[in-house]
Amino acid sequence: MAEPIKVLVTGAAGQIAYSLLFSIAKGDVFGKDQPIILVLLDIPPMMPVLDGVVMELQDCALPLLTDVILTNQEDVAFRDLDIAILVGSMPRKEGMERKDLLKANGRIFKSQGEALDKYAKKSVKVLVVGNPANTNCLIAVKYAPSIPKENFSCLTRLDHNRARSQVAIRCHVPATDVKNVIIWGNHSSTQYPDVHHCVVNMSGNKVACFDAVKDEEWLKGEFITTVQKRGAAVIKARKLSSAMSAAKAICDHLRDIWNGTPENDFISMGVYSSGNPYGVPDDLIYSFPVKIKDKTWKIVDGLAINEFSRSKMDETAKELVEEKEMALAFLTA
Ligand code: NAX
Repeated sequence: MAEPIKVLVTGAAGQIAYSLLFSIAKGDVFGKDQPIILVLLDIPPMMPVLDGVVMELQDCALPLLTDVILTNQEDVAFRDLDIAILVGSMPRKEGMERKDLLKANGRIFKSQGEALDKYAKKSVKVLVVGNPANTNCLIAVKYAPSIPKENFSCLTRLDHNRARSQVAIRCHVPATDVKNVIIWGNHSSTQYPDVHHCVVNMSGNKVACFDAVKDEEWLKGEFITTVQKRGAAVIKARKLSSAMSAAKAICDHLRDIWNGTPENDFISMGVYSSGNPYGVPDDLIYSFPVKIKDKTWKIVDGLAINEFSRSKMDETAKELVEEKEMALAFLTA
């Protein structure tokens, strides 16, 4: 048996964590031979709830779960981590602006960035889920200067999966037969779900998405807005933000970081922009198409970008620049 890895989940008493913890603890993400120490962080008022979550994890009688550490202290939570999944934050409620979230969450991610810097392993892989995920991730990067920027990413895999499924439903194929959709930019309604490089497996033949769907107007209109506004649609229906699908996306994201992506496939994740091939401004956490090998991501190079895509990629970059400036202003005020 391998040495256990230490995996932190923040916001561990929340609804995403409730869907996530079982999958991680039973080996769906890091493998069936990888023992795990789960570290669960939440705020003091949530400790009784977290007690219940720990009881349930114990009651699952899982062979890989070596230990569970429950805490409301960052110096305990962030110590010697291999993986940090930063879910805890204030979730977006119906009608709430992302800008309201920036202020509330900036402080949390500054403090957690500092804790990562001070206590975690320098090899720690950090996934930010709590919204606004891209900017929160950028703040954590900035306050953890001793950890390589490449170790940080934010979740846009849920948007990626949503885009895949919308195309799959339209083509009457399983979602796994739809590959290489791209989410560019921010995990917000300015994100650009791009299917210009997407391929659909139609009865064994690889068909370009536009030829498979045969409805350019839909792909350039309603498809994009459906994916962009899916989070809001789920909130409207459930009165709660996405949880089951978010937990599944977190598992997909981390499994790919741990094991790599298949040879000809790429996936979307928010990563640090620095001299990227698509002219996206530096010093943002922007969602790109990436391939992963040896636990290291690389932006997929050489994809043709038409004018339609360019303007949408720029629009979402502009929003991220504004969010960054606002968040940094709040933090330095
Ligand atoms: P919940 O409100 O159910 O849970 C959040 C938990 O975080 C609560 O238990 C709260 O006490 C805890 N928390 C708050 N501040 C904390 C801190 N400083 N340290 C540790 N824990 C803290 O929200 P949930 O539905 O689980 O959503 C969590 C976050 O994920 C939200 O910000 C939400 O907007 C975001 N999402 C991000 C997605 C993405 O694709 N990037 C999709 C799903 C989701 O909307």
